[in-house]
Amino acid sequence: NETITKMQKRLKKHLDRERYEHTLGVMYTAGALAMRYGSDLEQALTAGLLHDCAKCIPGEKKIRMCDKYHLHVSEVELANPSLLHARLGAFLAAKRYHVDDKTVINAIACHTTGRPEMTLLDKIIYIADYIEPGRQELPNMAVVRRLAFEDIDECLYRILKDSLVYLNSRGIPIDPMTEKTYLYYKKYLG
Ligand code: DGI
Ligand code: FE
Ligand code: FE
Ligand code: FE
Repeated sequence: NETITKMQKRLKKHLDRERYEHTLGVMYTAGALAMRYGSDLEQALTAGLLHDCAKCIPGEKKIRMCDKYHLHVSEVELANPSLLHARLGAFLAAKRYHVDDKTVINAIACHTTGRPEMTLLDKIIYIADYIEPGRQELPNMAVVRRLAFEDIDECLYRILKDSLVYLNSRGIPIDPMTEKTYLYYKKYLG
């Protein structure tokens, strides 16, 4: 696919080697999940490829860029600018990579915190980000990887829950959207 190859070349210059390899892992894992669940393959590959396109921008610069482009920065994001890479990445996917598909943009925007009522593509990217083969082993990884291809909602809920446990255990401040997403899915799946 020529468009994806072009995006890949540009993206490579904006990421370090490790992040670029993670990105390719997410792209192919998202592709596999799209095949499993009958989601559009091109959308999954594009969102997977670009989901972390803003990840390697230094924190201060992330904040300056959000100010410049009028993207809202919350208190928690100001204190933890890494959180901004999702929404800033979504913006840059449109601006620098010329993605005009809102489904793809939204999946990039919510890939770190999730959101209530996630679309199939949102779930695919959120999960692919967590389970891609290069991701260092996380608790319950084997179960989560199997669940991803068995029951996408159960898998999503499991990741949301494990992530909150991890953040709380390390005393990392929870973004309100992370909490909101967890509570939303707990109601249906918990
Ligand atoms: O960008 P990746 O590392 O591939 O993955 P990601 O975008 O899912 O980001 C994961 C990181 O984000 C991880 O170090 C934990 C952090 N994170 C996720 N939810 C929250 C959070 N950090 C804070 N402060 N608050 C959250 O709610
Ligand atoms: Fe990310
Ligand atoms: Fe994630
Ligand atoms: Fe990622």
